[in-house]
Amino acid sequence: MASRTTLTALTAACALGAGALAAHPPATPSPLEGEVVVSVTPENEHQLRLIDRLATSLWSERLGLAPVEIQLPADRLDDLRAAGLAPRVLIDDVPALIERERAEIERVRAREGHRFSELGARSNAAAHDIAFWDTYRDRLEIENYLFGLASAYPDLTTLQQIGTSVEGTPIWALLITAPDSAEHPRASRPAVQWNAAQHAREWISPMTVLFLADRLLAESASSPRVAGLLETTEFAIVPIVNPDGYDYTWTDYRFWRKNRRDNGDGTHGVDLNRNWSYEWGGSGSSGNTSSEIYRGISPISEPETAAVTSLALSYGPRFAGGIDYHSYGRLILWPWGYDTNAVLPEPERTIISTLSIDMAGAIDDATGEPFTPGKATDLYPADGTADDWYQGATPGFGLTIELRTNQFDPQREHVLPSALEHWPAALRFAEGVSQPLRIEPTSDLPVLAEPLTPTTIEARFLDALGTLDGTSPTLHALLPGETSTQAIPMILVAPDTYSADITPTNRRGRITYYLSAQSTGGQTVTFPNSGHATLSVRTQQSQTLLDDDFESDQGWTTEGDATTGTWTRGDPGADANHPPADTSPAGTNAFVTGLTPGVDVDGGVARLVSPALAVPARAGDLILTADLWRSNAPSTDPLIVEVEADASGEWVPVLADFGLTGDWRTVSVRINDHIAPSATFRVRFSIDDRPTGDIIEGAVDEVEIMLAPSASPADMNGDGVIDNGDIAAFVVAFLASDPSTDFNGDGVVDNGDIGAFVTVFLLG
Ligand code: 0X9
Ligand code: ZN
Repeated sequence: MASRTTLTALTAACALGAGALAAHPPATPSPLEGEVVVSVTPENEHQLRLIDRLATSLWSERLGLAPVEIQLPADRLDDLRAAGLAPRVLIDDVPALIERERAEIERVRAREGHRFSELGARSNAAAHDIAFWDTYRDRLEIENYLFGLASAYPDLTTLQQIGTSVEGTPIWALLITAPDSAEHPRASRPAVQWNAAQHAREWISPMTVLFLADRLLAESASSPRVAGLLETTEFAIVPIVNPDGYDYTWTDYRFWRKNRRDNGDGTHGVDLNRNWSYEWGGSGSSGNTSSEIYRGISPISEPETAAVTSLALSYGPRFAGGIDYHSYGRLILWPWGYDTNAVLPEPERTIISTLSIDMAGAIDDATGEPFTPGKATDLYPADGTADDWYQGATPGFGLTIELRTNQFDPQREHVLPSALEHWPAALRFAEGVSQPLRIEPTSDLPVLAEPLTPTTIEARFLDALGTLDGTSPTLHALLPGETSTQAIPMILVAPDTYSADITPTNRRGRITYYLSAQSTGGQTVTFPNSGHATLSVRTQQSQTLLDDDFESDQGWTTEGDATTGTWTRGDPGADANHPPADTSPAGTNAFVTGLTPGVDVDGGVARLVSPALAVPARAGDLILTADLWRSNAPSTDPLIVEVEADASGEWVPVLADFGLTGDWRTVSVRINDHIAPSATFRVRFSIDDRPTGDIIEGAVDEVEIMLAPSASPADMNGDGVIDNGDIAAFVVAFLASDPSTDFNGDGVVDNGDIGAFVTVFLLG
């Protein structure tokens, strides 16, 4: 049974002194029958003592003459009232709450056909299935998904059992990095570790951290930022540090915190986040085995802490930092956490505090969820914790993140937004602890440029481990037909923000570019970290495969299992839940969901599917541009854009918009970064009413699919056009036996190349 927390034990053991920030307590609520959770505000010692006596568990982080959340039997409420207190009921029936949560999870599982928990799903679980984040998942489901990721990306992942728990359960890490390369040898890449579920009951943490693994892999080819990071950094991801405790929260007791060590005295569990070996055994932990913050018999006495610390130490000097994910409280906590008066030396303090503030900014940009950065002791001092260990026992940095919300057990609707908002913050962390500087574009990188028209590239240049030389930001661009890269100095346009333009010529082919900057110490950082970003150019040779303003029927079809609100072509202004107008200058129609007033997408997914388009193989860049609108309802139901290479039925997401803007926005995607389109290429737009019952609507207009052909080898004079000038240039080079005229690729320049050149020339 859960232990009863006493006032003295609590204040002494947790030393919950001047905690300024809110977070859930290390105290475990009991799921006893007839228990309620209330908020009360004691105003004197007598009331305080009564509360301490009646509470079976304390939910807020400390007890004092201030509002406090406690769990107690419902029939003791009158005792509180008799003492002049006015308890406000927060949860009227704790077991019923837990039961509702489970029933809800079972409903989602049944609706999905139990596909994430099927035995044997481990090897073929679908990677990047956003439905996984519809609810909380048990260990089997999380491991199935993790193993599915590993088998989908054998070149980028290593699935490693890093240890075995107290009860003999394997502890898994997924290591993610690009294959070894001469330019960036794997053995010297900085390593970053992300852990979750040290505390068993903090269910949102493994869901959030698993998403980070999913995104690193999903964007490994299509995002220059992620691709560059994978070539220069190794990620070690441990979604469930405490598998026994996690299982126990699903089978026995929802609010179990510790591991499942048999302490030999009738009690179970060591608080793993008091068992790490840096500053182990202070006043922010307990030597009492029944305590929720019991530190264990010695530092790293537990196999779970041994597993995650050996993983980090295995990286030696290249270990750059770790984040330990917890819930709840919306906090980003930096060391030191063991003592209020212990302060990190400079420059570490500025580096990690600035980075934490920047990470909170990324979370805010993603979903608007307010995270507070602060020193860990602002919450309360705790020793033998992961954050301090990373900071003190490795060459890297450490953070604790307390995820959303401000409630003990957030509803499952928080799972996906939590995952989404921590992805950009986690990337910033990885860059910030491993690089002298951090470069981050201020918006999505453009994929398409118009000839002779400047395209602006803007990015923030921030101090990380070093300090920016403000004169150094440079844009490097290589234009088609040119052999040397232009270095364009970037100009300061706002604090930390620099900008430069690329002006394409009308030569067909891709522009490649990257950004660079130097620290005052002379180290260079580039964005992307490795490789380059690509800009396709619309030239005279570009071909429009589809240009649809939806004013007439061009063969789009609708599909899906939504019961109401499917896509219809019409004037969006006909229903107040839609944008007031379409986006076509000469027209009134768009494709919209639920065109009938008062109807939205319900009960499933509504899809709008394009006619099949014939795309010549490897002909160049296929660019999709569309105006998209997603209702600003408070919902995580996404608008998803997917593409299909051929008639295989395999749809690959290229964009998922969970934003709550309620405004039209124009998006451009380079399709061939995601798939190799063929003769039956299709695109589809889906509004997915995830099982939330929320109001969700979408609209699409001005869809254009354009092919920007690659530079032709027949463009001998490099003017972007295939014409007689190229024949003359070929002849001159051929007579000089120039190797560029070896068109049949047999290694010699001879008459056979003339026929081969003519063939390529005629193809254009
Ligand atoms: O107490 C903890 O271990 C963490 N909070 S939780 O509610 N998830 O249990 C906070 C640890 C913060 N780190 C330090 N104070 N060192
Ligand atoms: Zn925790």
